[in-house]
Amino acid sequence: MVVDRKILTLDEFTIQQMREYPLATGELAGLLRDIGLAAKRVNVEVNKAGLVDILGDTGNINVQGEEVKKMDEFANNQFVGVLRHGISCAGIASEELDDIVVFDDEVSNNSKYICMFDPLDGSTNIDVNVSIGTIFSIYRRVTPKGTPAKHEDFLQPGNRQIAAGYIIYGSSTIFVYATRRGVNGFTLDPSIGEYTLSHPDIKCPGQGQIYSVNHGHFFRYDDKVKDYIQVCQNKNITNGGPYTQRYIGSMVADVHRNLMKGGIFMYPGTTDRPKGKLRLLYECNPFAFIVEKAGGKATDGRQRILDIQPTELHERTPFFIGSKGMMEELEGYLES
Ligand code: P6P
Repeated sequence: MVVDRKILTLDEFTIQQMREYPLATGELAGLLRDIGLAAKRVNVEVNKAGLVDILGDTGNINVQGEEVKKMDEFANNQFVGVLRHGISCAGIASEELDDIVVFDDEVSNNSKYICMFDPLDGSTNIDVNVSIGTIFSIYRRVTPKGTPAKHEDFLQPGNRQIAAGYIIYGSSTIFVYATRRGVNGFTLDPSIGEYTLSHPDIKCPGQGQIYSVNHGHFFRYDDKVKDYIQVCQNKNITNGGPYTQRYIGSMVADVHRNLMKGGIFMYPGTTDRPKGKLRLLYECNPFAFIVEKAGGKATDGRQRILDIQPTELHERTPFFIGSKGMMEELEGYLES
């Protein structure tokens, strides 16, 4: 039996979206294609990292004060390289780079977008074969086209994002991205080297039974956060549970799972790190945009993540994200 199943590739999908918007210039589609290409190159190395001398540390320390793994550096170079030579991006910011990189040439200066990346989130898992991922965020620049991008193009609140997404390098390689029109997922088909639409119109379940938090920090959390975590532990069949605790230590994997199945992910501030660990611009904002477009919520414990006005490129924020119903229950404890 011939199965007539039209499987759209990422390019076919973005072109279809463009056809519905005659004013679209194709720059966003081109940007997503460039990001997808760089991710394919990263995917090849991630899949064989155990076989070639690309594991381990570079001996460098990044702006975060963290060891830069060879894969981190390789991934960063792929994204910077592809976008620098593309036609849709005026400049980038990256977890791996101290400052913004402005592609100061005539074509790039006339591009209307800038991008921010965590090129390889979950670096602590690189050498132990656990899922890792790339996170990206796309904004329209606010400085005049034709001039080099500037810091104010990057220090925009997350509610100004045009698109955001992630690629998860796991049991399969999935490219998920959101625009104002919704969230869609594409699985890489190695036989044709194309991302194919596998998760159309993703919606985050309103409720879930998975909570993700690092219990090792428990006694350094705020009392109200501890109260909510204990509520999660006490859930049973009569009050919406039982809940399961799942924490991979790779936010891309944890948030992706919760997005698909329902759940809540928390990286709260602690007594020693009140702002927590996760970065606002290229980790929390993109995921907040994606999960909100899928029907979920994301806050810093007090305000919507997407409404935070950034002041620094690498600033951190406490982070709570997930199913709307679970987030509202959490908010009830945090506001009590
Ligand atoms: P911890 C990975 O290094 C990361 O940035 C996120 O992907 C992950 O959720 C978090 O840190 C894990 O941090 O302190 O729980 O090991």
